[in-house]
Amino acid sequence: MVLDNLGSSLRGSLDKLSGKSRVSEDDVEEIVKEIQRSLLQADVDVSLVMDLSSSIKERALEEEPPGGTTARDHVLSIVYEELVGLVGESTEIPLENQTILLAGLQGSGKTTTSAKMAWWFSKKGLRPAVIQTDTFRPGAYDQAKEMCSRAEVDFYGDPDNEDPVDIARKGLEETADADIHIVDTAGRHALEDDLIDEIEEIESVVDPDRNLLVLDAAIGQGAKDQAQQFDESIGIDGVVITKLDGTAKGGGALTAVNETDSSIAFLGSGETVQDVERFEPNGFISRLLGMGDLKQLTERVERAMSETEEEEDWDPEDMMKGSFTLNDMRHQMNAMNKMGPLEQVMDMIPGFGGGIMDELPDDAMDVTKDRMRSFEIIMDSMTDKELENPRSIGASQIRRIARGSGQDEERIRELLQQHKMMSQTLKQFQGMGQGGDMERMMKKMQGGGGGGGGGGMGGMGPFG
Ligand SMILES: Nc1nc2c(ncn2[C@@H]2O[C@H](COP(=O)(O)OP(=O)(O)OP(=O)(O)O)[C@@H](O)[C@H]2O)c(=O)[nH]1
Ligand SMILES: [Mg+2]
Repeated sequence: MVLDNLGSSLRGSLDKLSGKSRVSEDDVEEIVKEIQRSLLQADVDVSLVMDLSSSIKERALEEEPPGGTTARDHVLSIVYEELVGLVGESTEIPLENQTILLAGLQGSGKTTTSAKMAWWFSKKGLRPAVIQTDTFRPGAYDQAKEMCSRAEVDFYGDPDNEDPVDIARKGLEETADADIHIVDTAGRHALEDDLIDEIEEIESVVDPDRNLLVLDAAIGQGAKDQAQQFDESIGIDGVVITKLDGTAKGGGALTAVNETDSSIAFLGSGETVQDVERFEPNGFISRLLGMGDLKQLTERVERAMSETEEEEDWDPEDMMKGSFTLNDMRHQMNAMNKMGPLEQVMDMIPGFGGGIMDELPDDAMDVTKDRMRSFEIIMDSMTDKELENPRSIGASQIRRIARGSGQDEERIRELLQQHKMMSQTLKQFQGMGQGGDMERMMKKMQGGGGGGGGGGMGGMGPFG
């Protein structure tokens, strides 16, 4: 993803500052070079890179580090602040009734994003509806309808109507009960006059509260012109950057945002409706720098936990108090599945982010998923008594469960082993008092992961 290798290369240079209380001009020079290299590789505009690096250089050499701050933390906090400044504030999206129009070139991810955003709003307790006005691409109606049903949100479209403006008008009427209206529009391979006319007409009928431009992270330098043209025709309030899960670099999109004075609203990182997050500059940059994004992670964990609690009538507090059973383990696995792709979750954990995942073989994550799936199947073949009291499972039970589930006995032993490990880990957390306090759990995990800022970084959140 964007600036992917910035974190690791920068950490290398920063580590050389360990133990020093002052930075030399050479130190700063080296760090700035690393940053320049990463930003340019990621397609960020040259003049932007130059501006950024000169202000990092200036500040690192001239500013007095706050008392007790090491040189490493001082430079790190400057780099962090300057990068946060580069990506800017997040587009304001109030959690209240509104209409949002999505614009963008063909294939940028508008339709996917409309369903993702609708899903996101529904998780915030609002009722969203997606209105599909694309009459240009065959299959657009089915695609949007299908995604919206997966997101479990209202949808309006009409495959027999060839007039997008009319569809938009009727769509708003038909979905009047919804709080949030998200209007998806057609894309073209380039910004042609007829597309501009069409979107301007839809704009005037829909009268949106915000227009969001959807940009593919792979867009490169072309993003700037596109953003400017859309801005001139309908006005752009914010940008959604999609496909950040791919190899794309995203720097072009960042440049576009910076130069058109707009901001980033959402990030898309996958093909399913859950692969969306609200853009938060602090968390985003800490993640890039390999410092993890505790806030996002905590939010995801909490959301997944509460969904699992609701659906399965399971209270994690009980687990934190009593003994950890196989049933608890199953609930936890379900909650994990809800948090989204393991890869993304790992990326947010301090110490795991910034490239560590890249060093694992490609299929390592799939193996984990397969394992979880076979654990599920095994647990289905266990009796309630066994699930509540795993210690009652001996060799003969293992044989029976293996026959019943069609899994190897080895797998079942693996499952029991895993359960034992989780149970021991949990005991450590139980010692910390009140259960379910994710933030404290995370702090403890971070402590184990090493790294992170020191005293001078207080108040920056992600550095804890
Ligand atoms: N990996 C990945 N794929 C994405 C993401 N967003 C969209 N896609 C894929 O990109 C392709 C195009 O996405 P659409 O949502 O159809 O794009 P669109 O802008 O609506 O396209 P048109 O309607 O033809 O202009 C689809 O195959 C999506 O599955 C993302 O964040 N990650
Ligand atoms: Mg589309």
